[in-house]
Amino acid sequence: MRIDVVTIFPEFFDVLDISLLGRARQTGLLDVTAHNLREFTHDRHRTVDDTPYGGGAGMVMKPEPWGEALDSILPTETEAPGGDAPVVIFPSPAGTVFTQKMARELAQREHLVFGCGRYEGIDQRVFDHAATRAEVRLVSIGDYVLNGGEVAVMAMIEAIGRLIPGVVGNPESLVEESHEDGLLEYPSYTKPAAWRGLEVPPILLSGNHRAIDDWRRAQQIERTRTVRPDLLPPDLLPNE
Ligand code: 6GU
Repeated sequence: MRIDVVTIFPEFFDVLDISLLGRARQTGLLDVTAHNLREFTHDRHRTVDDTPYGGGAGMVMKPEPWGEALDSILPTETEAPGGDAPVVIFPSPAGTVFTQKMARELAQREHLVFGCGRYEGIDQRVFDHAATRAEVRLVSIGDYVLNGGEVAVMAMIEAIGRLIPGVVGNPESLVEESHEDGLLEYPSYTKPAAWRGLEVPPILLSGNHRAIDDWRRAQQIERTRTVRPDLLPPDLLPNE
């Protein structure tokens, strides 16, 4: 998978060199490039923002550097006739919420482009123009406000990257995780069987795998009911 990120802080993405995704990049499963938006300006001060039309607080990112940056990344019509068009994702608290389902979908794509906004936002025409040559999405990572899209994009790249076949060594470890089956994961224990007066639930030492599966499932449902009732499928909702 190819990922391009456009940002005024490309150094943010240096940490993608380490850990699981770092190895995926070394082995060629993942090709991530961070582009500095300021490289696409032409004035002495490398200006990327300006005051908003209509007035108001804060600054808005100018369209021209964004247009040139995306021109340099997106294939032209003749380079990519049909096929797997890139997805251009703009992190925004005004976007649709990023979920494990969206991560699974995006992990199937060949080419993702992330455009990190700062200040009060990006000139709307950048989105409108990008939509004429790619699939454009505004995506939020939750109901809170960040200063810019960089941290949100790091989170999305990690969630998507680990779903690319071969990135996570043991694919089975992807299955039994929170959100993969719509429920939160069950609690885990390892040795010793007793620690600081706290015992591992005896069922886990029973060797009865059928009973262990049932216990884990019940724990998942109970946890989800307690902390995230919004995630519970209707057939698991408590009866009135
Ligand atoms: Cl994707 N961007 C910013 N700037 N703030 C956010 C967000 C994204 N998701 C939640 N808050």
